[in-house]
Amino acid sequence: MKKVITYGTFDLIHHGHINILKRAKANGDYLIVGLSSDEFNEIKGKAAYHSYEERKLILEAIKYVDEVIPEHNWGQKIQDIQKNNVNLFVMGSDWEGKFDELKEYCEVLYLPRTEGISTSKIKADLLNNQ
Ligand code: C2G
Repeated sequence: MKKVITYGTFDLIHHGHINILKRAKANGDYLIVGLSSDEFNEIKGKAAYHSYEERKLILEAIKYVDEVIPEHNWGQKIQDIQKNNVNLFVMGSDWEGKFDELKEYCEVLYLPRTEGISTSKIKADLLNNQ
């Protein structure tokens, strides 16, 4: 079984998130999502609308996702990869090259981001259309 892992905040789930999850899963048999905790989002400078528990519930309802684990910090990826016997690490192309050190532990694949959508764009558009 080829195990894939990806990480993110996945707030206000949109088609860009679905596209990366769909393509990540298409590259293996089992997809684990490292979901940023509320505390880690603060470190990342992201204010998620939905709490970790709400974002986890939503992700677990997506057919491409097999398992959700918490992402507490930048440095846990190697341990997650080894502990879960992960074969492939996938991220969107906005992270191109940022996680190449993981190539020592598994395949690393950056997939093109979905243009024209982001959680911050959704928030801005809603504000502007009020
Ligand atoms: N993404 C995408 N297309 C978009 C928006 C997001 O492909 N239009 C991808 C991102 O590239 C990322 C994933 O969806 O791979 C999750 O994006 P975010 O929730 O914004 O996560 P991020 O803040 O990038 O956190 O340790 C890694 C970090 O936790 C990544």
